Formats: sequence, C-alpha cells, structure tokens
Amino acid sequence: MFGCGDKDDTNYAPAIGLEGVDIIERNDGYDSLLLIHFWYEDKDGNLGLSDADTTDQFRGFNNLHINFREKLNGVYKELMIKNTTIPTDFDQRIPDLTPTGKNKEISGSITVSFAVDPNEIHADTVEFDLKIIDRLFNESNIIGMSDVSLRQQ
Ligand SMILES: [Ca+2]
Repeated sequence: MFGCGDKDDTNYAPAIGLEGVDIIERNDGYDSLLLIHFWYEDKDGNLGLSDADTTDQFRGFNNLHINFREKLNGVYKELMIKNTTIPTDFDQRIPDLTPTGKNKEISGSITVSFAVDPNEIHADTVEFDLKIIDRLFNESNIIGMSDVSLRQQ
C-alpha cells in the first residue's frame, strides 16, 4: 500500500546505559578481573544469540562489541595483544534473551568480565566503548568509560 508513510514501528534498536565497573583483586593485591555492568532494554526483545546461531548471518557474529584503548604517555591508543601490533578482540555473544510470551519487551542488567593479565588487558590505564546489536542488526547507543586504573603484575 502506498502513501502510508509510517515507518516500521516494530523494529526497535536496543538501548543501554552504563551502571559502573568493578575491579576484582587477587590475593596478592594485583587485579584479576574487570567487570562492566550495564542495563539494557529492547522494545521488541530480539536480543541475544543462542548456541544454535552459528550459521548464515550469525556465523562468527558477536552481538556485544567492545573496544579497549590504553593510555600511553597521556594519549589513548588501541590496545594491542602484548608485544604485537595485533588489536585485541574482546567482542562477546550475549545469550538469547527473547521472552517466550507474547510481550517481547525486555529490560535488565548484564555484567561482562575481562581478565586483567599479561595475555588479556595488560595496560595500567584503559578506556573502553561498548555497544550491543540485536538480531536484526540494530545497534544500540554506545557507552564507555575513561581512565580505568588497573594494578598489573
Ligand atoms: Ca530490537
């Protein structure tokens, strides 16, 4: 039908907001984990991927994209795998969150964790930005934080 003019109001991008970060220490006082807490909501609830979503458009697809940068001499640079020029890749898959009932609107909180050690996040000061992507590839807003201090071994 022509002239309707309505945009598709059944396709909603997810929204997210940063709740905060926690840093978990080891017994020896160095840090071991960086936890990032954020809330999400999605009016049509098509968020998350199941273990079976490994083919076609979801092959190798991560629905949580995160970039870490490390502060070197006061300037943020992309965080590389230690002693290489290969950017780190900490992207993750959020599990399927779609409700089974008729009302698909969802909201909640997610915590993602990242190892603080020479093979993972090996910098003393980092910043990050993070977004999530629903099953129709709608991207959320971007959240992030600067000047996160980590005690490295
Ligand atoms: Ca959605």
